[in-house]
Amino acid sequence: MVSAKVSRGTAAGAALLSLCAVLAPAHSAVAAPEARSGERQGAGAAEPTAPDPVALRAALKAALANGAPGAMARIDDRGSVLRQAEGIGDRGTGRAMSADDRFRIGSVSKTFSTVVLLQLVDEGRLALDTPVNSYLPGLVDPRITVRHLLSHRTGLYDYTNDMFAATVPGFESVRNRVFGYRELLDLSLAKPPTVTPGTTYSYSNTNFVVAGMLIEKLTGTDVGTAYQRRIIDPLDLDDTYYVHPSTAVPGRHIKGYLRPDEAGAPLVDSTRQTVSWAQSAGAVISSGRDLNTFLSALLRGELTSAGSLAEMRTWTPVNSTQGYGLGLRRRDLSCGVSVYGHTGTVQGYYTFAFASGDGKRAITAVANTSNNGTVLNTLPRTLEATFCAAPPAAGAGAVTGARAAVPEPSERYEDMAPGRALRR
Ligand code: REX
Repeated sequence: MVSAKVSRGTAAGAALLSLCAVLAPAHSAVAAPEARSGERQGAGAAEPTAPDPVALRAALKAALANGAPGAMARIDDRGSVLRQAEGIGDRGTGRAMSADDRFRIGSVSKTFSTVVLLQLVDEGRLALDTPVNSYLPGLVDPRITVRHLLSHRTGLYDYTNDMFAATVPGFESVRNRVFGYRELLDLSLAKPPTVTPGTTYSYSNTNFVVAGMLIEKLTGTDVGTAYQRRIIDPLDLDDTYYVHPSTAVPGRHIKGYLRPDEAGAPLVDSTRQTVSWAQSAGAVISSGRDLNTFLSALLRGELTSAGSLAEMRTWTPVNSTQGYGLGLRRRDLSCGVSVYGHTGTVQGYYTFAFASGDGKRAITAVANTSNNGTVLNTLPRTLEATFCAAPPAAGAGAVTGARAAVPEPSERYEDMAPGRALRR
């Protein structure tokens, strides 16, 4: 087992070469389970090549060039570790970005919530195709099932569309607020449904607010305790916290800088907040090490039964290169490899956390800004650099072709509602 640490500004040529040699053996890709009828199955069959540290660093630098104070990535591959960090993690002190520091993971929290619920399925306490109202009487449209929640097919309106229509005023109005789940749900129910339950993908934080309500109802504890007992403690995730409604990120952490809507306005330090507007949809704090450990364990089948993992990996189409399973995203990369994980956006932090289908290689990448679609669009390049580096013999043309893949329009804005999408 070899561990290579590659950090800011090191002359890392030799270390990188030896790391590449360590990472080079091909993965045996795990075939994804059958998709539901009419749903596109991920490519998934191609084998990842060795990561390309040069392309990875270029992706991080691109995030900085587009306005992020800093960016970092950590790749874990069967005991080998590659860390890269560029720029600033704390503008107040001038401290450099670090791939070891904690940060707000946003919607990667949805995968945590899903794992808890699927463990409850495994224990026979919850059924995916049962209406939510069987567990929480009268709560939502009676046609909405647990599976619809976790695959974003309920039609429950995303209340954050309105909450953050004006980015900084919206954020400041909730920065110190403490919401009850019911309050957040009521914001959603005040609006008409977006789709008929069970039909198409329509991303909404509301779905995972209801997931949090289910966790609390079925476990008799708050979601933080459920995460702790079922995921954080068993996996020894020492950097992972759910501190809601406290506002501080514990220990060494990356500070988050929210970009205002007004061109040229200074970034807002958005690190301290309750994240009460998201809770079970997005309030977990973690690190690259812990997210890689978590996703690897999940995909290796260490957190749920094989049947539940197969349910998580049954895809509703998002677009031609992405699917949403249960609390899990699939992204099909330019080289035919599919990766599995989640993206996250909370004010000041963009996160990408994805692993190969067999869980053997995982990457977490973070940029410490948000409300900046151009920075967001640099992060898919970290996945390409991690799983799709062209083999040395392929020649420069092939390398350029693989890395120059332009995201399709629907991918540029991830799941931002049209009113929130940034086009600059
Ligand atoms: C809220 C607004 C973004 C952020 C949001 N975050 O819905 C959830 C999440 C928890 O992580 N979703 C991502 C704000 C997309 C996911 O599931 O992958 N934007 C910002 C605005 C826009 O205020 N006016 O960019 O920080």
